[in-house]
Amino acid sequence: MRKVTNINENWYFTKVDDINNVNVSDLSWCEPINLPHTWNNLDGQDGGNDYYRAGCWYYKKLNVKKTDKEVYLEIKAASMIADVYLNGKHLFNHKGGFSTFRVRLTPHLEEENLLAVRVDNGKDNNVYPLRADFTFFGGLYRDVNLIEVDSTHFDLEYFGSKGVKVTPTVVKKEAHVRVETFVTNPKENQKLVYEIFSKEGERIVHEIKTVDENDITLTFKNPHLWHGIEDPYLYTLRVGIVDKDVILDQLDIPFGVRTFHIDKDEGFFLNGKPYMLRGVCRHQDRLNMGWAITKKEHKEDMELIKEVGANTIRLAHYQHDDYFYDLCDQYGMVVWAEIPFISKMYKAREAQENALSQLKELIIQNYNHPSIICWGVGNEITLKGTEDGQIEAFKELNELAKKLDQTRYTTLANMSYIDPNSEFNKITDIVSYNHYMGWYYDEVESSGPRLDQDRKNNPDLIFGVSEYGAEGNIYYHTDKPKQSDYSEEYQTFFHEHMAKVLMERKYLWATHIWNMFDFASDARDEGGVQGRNNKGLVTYDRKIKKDSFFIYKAYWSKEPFVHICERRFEKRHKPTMNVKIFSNQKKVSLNVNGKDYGTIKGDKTFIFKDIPLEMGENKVIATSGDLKDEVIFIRQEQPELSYINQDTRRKEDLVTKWWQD
Ligand code: GCB
Repeated sequence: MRKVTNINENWYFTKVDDINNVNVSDLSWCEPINLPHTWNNLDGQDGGNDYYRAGCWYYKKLNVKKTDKEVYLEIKAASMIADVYLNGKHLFNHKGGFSTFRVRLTPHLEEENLLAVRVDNGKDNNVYPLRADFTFFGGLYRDVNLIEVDSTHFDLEYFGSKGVKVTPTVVKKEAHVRVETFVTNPKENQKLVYEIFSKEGERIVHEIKTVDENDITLTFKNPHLWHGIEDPYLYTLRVGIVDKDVILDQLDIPFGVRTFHIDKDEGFFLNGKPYMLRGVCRHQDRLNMGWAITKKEHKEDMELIKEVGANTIRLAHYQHDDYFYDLCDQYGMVVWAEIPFISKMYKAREAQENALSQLKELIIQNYNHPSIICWGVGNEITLKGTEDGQIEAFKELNELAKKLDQTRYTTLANMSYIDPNSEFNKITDIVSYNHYMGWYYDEVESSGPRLDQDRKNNPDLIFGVSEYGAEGNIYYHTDKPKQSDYSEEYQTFFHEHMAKVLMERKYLWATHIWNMFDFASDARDEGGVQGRNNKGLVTYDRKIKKDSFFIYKAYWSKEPFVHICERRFEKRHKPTMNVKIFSNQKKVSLNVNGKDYGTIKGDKTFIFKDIPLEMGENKVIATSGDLKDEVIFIRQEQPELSYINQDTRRKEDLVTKWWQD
């Protein structure tokens, strides 16, 4: 049986990038660390675009001896280029900071073993992403494992895959589950044992085949369908390689049975039923941790996404942790998965090969996840304008995705200015647009008409909105929000408008907010914050849900709530205020300083106008049935100056266009 040992603990780290002149017999001069690790957790988030980007080394004494087993090293991500050495011998090079790769250690093992991994996040035109609005945190920032297996095992060397490919389809009322197994070193008389278990643990399929019968279809009647957040039902495929009753290798693979399609007028359908996809984009970093996060942080992110009521996630702009795709399966999120072919293309063949290899890894490693319904082959590659070679590059990526997976859509996140009839809309099966009306250009009110016009211009195009958003700094407040003031209230105003516009247009196959969480972008310096993109509905530390979070919760979530807005706009100087409440209930009542201001009926937004405030503390209570929210507002003589962005740049320069330099 395979033995997987996590080896995250007891590593040595150094920025000294010279393997020839360092003493590796005594590593006490290095920094002792545990994984996951990044060397940019602080300098990658503090602005200045000056975080450390170079080659660094990780060393580890391996507690493994020469054995008759096969031993593999599994690295779940190394950002961005990795070179693996064992006992001074170079074994492997991997380019791309987001995917799993494995290295066969067996022939190189000695009595004592020193593993060294050089990880480099320096600029390299041949490894994507080349530039983007986020920090490229360097490090071994996901799990690292040792895998010991029998000489016969499920393939561990094919693009980091599991060695088993599961393709469930529904034929009439039956599930047909095609299982392709890739066995390394198969021997005559060995058997493959296939079993399927229901979520409740009941075995519903059991078949024993020869080791050559590695492409079979298992069937069972009346499958319980995976139906998104409403019913994310998962089965488990257990597949084993058996030699005379001894299990040599065995894997448990969760899978879901579902069908989906997209209609250009009616949007997304799950299992034949209309299923409007409305949700968020997610980056994987976190305050003071960068990308070096653990299951706990992943789970917290998912819980917040669940709470807002999203049913789809665009996992931008790269392959996310395997564990997060597992969570998406379990929580029923419909997922857009993509590669970092983003913002800037380099025309060398080597660079294109890298984009292809990252796409290959993304698809092969994540093929079995029921949550994923499309592969994104790129994002805003025309950021600096259209150029020769971009279309061809996309076509080649699209063809590869189609070759590797005939069961899912391919997609692309296009710049807002791309004409609906442009060639950039004709490569992938479906497309989406990154629209920033109301932030970088135009007014938010132009969004609806623009979408309808695009549809009129190209009625057959299946399109959605892959990004839209506005900055919201939780320390800036105003009762007269304006575009580019970075106030939390402008962000709320923007999203109140956009939520409605997008909910009214069912033809959009999916819409994704930019972004669920604030994230690090070390080159940024705007809105009073260094090194950060503040378009999140939730702050970088995940501690504060901004008001805009609750407008979506009101639209999307069934969990009853009332939320008083502008609570961080605590200090008021005017004698009255409009109390704004978001709720998914039909009626909300207000009480301020013990006085009732009645009940109003409404739909998501409830405003009690001109409520008088006393000097000092004012207790504001909103209720709906048993639901209650309570906030203290303080009236003071003077306006609170800290609420206003003190940036003295000209108004038109306040919003930095990070791509212009
Ligand atoms: C975009 C990019 C995204 C940026 C975002 C922004 O279009 O795709 O990576 O972070 O705009 O906030 O500017």
